[in-house]
Amino acid sequence: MATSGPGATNLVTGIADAKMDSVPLVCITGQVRSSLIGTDAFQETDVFGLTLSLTKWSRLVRSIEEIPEVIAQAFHWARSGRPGPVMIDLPVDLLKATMEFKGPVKFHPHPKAADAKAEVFTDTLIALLQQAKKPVALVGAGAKLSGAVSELRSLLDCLQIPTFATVHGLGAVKQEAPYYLGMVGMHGTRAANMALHETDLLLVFGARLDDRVTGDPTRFAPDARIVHFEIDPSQLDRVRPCELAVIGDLAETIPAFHEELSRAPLPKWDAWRAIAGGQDRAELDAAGLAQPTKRFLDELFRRLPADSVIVADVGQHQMWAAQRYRSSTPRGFITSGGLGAMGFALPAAVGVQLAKPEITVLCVSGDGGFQMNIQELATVHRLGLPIKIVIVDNKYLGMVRQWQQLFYKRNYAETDLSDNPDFVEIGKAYKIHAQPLAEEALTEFPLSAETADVLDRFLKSSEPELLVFECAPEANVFPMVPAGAALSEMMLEED
Ligand SMILES: Cc1ncc(C[n+]2csc(CCOP(=O)(O)OP(=O)(O)O)c2C)c(N)n1
Ligand SMILES: [Mg+2]
Repeated sequence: MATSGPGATNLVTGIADAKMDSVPLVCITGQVRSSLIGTDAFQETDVFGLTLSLTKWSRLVRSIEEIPEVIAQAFHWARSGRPGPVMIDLPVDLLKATMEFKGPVKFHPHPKAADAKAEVFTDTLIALLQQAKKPVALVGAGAKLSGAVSELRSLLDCLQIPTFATVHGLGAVKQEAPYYLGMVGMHGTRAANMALHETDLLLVFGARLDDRVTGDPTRFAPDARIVHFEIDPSQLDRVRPCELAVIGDLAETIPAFHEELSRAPLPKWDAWRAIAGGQDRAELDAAGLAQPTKRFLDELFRRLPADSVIVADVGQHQMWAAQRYRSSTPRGFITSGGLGAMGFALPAAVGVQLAKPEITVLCVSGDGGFQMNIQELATVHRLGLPIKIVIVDNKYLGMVRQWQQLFYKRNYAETDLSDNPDFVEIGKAYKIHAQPLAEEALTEFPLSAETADVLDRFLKSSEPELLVFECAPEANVFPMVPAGAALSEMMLEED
C-alpha cells in the first residue's frame, strides 16, 4: 500500500521486479479524490498509466460498489497462471465512503482455452527424446511456482539427463542428484554451460531463457531442438522458435509426460552424462581474491537449518551466494533476478521473516545496495524481526567495478565506495546488534574456534543481527561469460 503521488511512484521498481520474477503482488495506492482527478491536484500521479506496462491487471476504482469485486479480481489475477503484480488505484473519497457489506465476493474468470493435452504432446516429445544423443534439462522458477517440484524431481530421476538450474530455479533439483550440474548462465558452472552449449535436445521447465542464461542468443545451444514447458505463451520462442511448446501448468504437464514415458523405451545416455559431469568440467580448485568470501558464505550456509531462506541483493555477493547455494529447499533462495534491483534484499527479507516467523532468514547484501534501503533497519528493529543481515563490504560497486576492470581497462568510474560509512555504527544507531568480521578470519584452516563461535552466535541469536564482512576490494566473480560471448567462451579464473 502506498500513498498517492510519491508513494505510488516509489512502488514502480518493486512492481517491475515482481513482473520480471513472477511474484504475486497486490498494490493498492491512494489517489486524489475523484472530482480532482485530471486537475494536477496535490500529489496526483497517473499511477494507473505509469504502471500499465508492468502490471498483469490494474484498475482505477470509480465507485465504492466496485471495491469488493475489484479486490477479488486483483487477488485472482496476481496469483493465477504466471503470477505477477496487479494495481488498484483508490480515490480517497471512495476510501472514506461507506456501503452495506453483502458478504465476500468471489471472482470467477471465464474458462480459458484448454492447455496442452497429454496425448497431443507426449508422442512428439518421446520421439524427440528417442532421437536425442545429448539431451539436457534446464529448470527455472516456473517449476517451483507451479508447485511441481516433486513431480519434476521424479521425472528427472527417470530421465537421468544432465540438468541445471537458473538463479530462480536453484533448489528445485536435489543437490545430490548425480545428473545435476548446478547453476547455468553468466556465472554458472562450466559443466552446466558446456552441456547447454553442446546439447541436441533442450528441455526447458518454466524458464524464459533471458540473456543471462543464453549468452549470445545467436550462438546459444546451436545444435539444440528446444522443448519448452511453460504456462505463459508470451515467454515462448524468444531466443528462437522452439520445436515443441508444452503450454500449461507444469504441475499437470510434467506428470502427464512422465506417465507416458514409462511406456516408451528410451536410449541410455550414460556416456553423455559422464562427459557432461566429467572431471575436466568440474569446478576449478579455489583460487583468487574471492576465496575468503566464498568460504565465509559456505560456512554460513552450512550452518543454516534446511528450511532457512537466503535473500540476496544484487551484485557480486549475489552471484557468489547463488554459486555457493547448496540446499535442496526449493524456495530457499530469493533474489531480484530479472530486474536486478539493488536494495531488494533487506525489505524482501522483512517480508520473508514476517511470512515465516519461525525460520532463519539470512539477508546477504553488498555495501552499495544495502545503502539503497538502509532505512528498513528501522522496520527490522521496530518489528523485532530476527533477520540475520550480512553486508559483504568490498568498498566498491563491485559487479560494475569487475566489468570496468575486465572490459574497460580498470577505469573505475563512480564505483569507488572507499568512503563508506561505518556500518557497525549504523547498525547500532538503529539499535541492532552489529559486528565486523575481518577477511583474515576466513583464511585460517581449519576455522578458528573464535570465528566459528562468531558465526554460530550470529545465526542462532533470537534478535536481529548485522555482520559486516570485509571482502577484498578487487575480488571477482568467476566463472564468467562476458556479455556478447557464447556460453562455451567462459572466463574461468583471473588471468
Ligand atoms: C538500482 C540499481 N542501480 C544500479 C544497478 C547496477 N548494478 C548492478 S550490480 C551493482 C553494484 C552493486 O554493488 P554492491 O551492492 O556493493 O554489491 P557488490 O557487487 O559489490 O557485491 C550495480 C551498480 C542495479 N543493479 N540496480
Ligand atoms: Mg560492494
